[in-house]
Amino acid sequence: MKDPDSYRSGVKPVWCPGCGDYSVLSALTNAMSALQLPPEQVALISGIGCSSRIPTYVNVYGFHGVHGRALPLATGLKLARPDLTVLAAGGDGDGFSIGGNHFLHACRRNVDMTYIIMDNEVYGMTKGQASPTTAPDWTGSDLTPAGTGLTAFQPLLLALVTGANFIARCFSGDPANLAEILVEAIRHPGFSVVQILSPCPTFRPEQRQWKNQVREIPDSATADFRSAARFLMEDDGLSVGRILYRTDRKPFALSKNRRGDISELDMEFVL
Ligand SMILES: Cc1ncc(C[n+]2csc(CCOP(=O)(O)OP(=O)(O)O)c2C)c(N)n1
Ligand code: SF4
Repeated sequence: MKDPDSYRSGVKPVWCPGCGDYSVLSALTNAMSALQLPPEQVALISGIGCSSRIPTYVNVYGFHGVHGRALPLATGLKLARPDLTVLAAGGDGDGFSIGGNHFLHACRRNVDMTYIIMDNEVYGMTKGQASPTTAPDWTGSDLTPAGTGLTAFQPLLLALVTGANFIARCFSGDPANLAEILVEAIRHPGFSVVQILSPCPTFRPEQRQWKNQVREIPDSATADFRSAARFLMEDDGLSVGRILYRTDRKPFALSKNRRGDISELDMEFVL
């Protein structure tokens, strides 16, 4: 029986006090323990950012990759080694700005893996610039003293319309619920997207209020495509704690009889 601590690497996280990513780490090790995943059968892949440090702290195979490239790395690994449980993780900047194109196509490809996005609506590691999920009127960065004026990205709506199989939103302040959703996401075949509101108290101190602002997603939001789309279009982004959408669309995988020849692989994995 592997307890959650056995999934910790022993490396002490360097996140700031109060960073939401600590709870994400706890929820993830709890989820791995609940599933009794053999550590040697799990790979956790990230890009760059505070949140993307997470593979360092988990006792599974890890890859701290290039900024914005967690998903292509994870996709390649899962296709080459379908026997592994593959998890990709990172921040909103990593996933939706530089990695935005990969995000859309990962949803469309539907390879069997789980993508954990620690969304703090800011670039934490590079000291607090606005990210794609930052509200247009946020004036906390010297680079955008009048706000960005840009419409905030709606990652889950995009995940839905581009074909993700499993979509959920959670709050790092409720790690028990988060662990339950991660268990479901990892179990679910296909591309699972779990957006986690994970506060950055250093550059977004007002996010400490998220604990008073989040509300539970009503059951009706988890039904079919249309109701999930309607819910997400009307939602303010603070509804958490549930699976919003789940389908059984067949995950993409390489056919078993491939010769392993690169041109054949190219043909099979049409971009
Ligand atoms: C190609 C490239 N461009 C830019 C950077 C600089 N950079 C490092 S982390 C980061 C943003 C991280 O923000 P986010 O993904 O939201 O993660 P957080 O730090 O908030 O967890 C940027 C722009 C980089 N390392 N590589
Ligand atoms: S800068 Fe923000 S995201 Fe980065 S470790 Fe500190 S609190 Fe967490």
